[in-house]
Amino acid sequence: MAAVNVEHLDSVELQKGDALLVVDMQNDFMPGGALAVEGGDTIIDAVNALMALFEQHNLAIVFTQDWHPADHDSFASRHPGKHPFDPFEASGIGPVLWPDHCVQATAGAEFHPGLQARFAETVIRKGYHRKIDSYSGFLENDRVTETGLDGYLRGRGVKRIFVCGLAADYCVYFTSADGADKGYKVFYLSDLTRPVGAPPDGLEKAYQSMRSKGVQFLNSANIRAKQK
Ligand code: VGL
Ligand code: ZN
Repeated sequence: MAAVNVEHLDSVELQKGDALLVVDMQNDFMPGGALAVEGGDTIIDAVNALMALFEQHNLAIVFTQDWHPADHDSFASRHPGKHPFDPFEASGIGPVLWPDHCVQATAGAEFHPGLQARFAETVIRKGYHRKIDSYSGFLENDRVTETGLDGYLRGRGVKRIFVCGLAADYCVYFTSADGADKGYKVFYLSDLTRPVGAPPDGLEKAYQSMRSKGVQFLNSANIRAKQK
């Protein structure tokens, strides 16, 4: 469900060098979680089905996992007088503050139990430096510290990435944009993501930014397996 009207590809055929990135499908981003994304759980079955397809074709499947220390600077609780979703800009933090979420080794940081996490061949954790957030799976919010995802994908011979998960306007967006900057062909799976929605125009801006970087938009139903 693209909340923003943007042109989508008709179809894409899977090929060698493709990888599926499943971003932050963790309990805290699901309804009832600490930083709940509306409808975040509605994409789980389709993500599972897509992972099965990638696995069947021997293509890489990589998860990211938001993984914050309990005193992370992105948490409003660390800033006296501030509340979750208040605007806040500091180097590596912002544009808003968050409720405490995805604290390392807590239930909220675990993958949703309905997600078939066995499909992940590796998990890239991010956001573990107390003073720097990391929306992107590739680069922390200081925009220079690497998570290791790029090295991993290169090592696996990946050329094209299909990005899904949570949230559409943060981690899925930044991962897609950085992937394009790093030279991958990027497909943003519009139906397999949902936005946080703060600030309200964030998703719209995200689409514009991604489009300018050459990210392409695709619905998962239009991913075709190679004909044999
Ligand atoms: C995310 C806000 C804070 C995300 C992570 O996964 O999109 N958003 N931390
Ligand atoms: Zn986070």
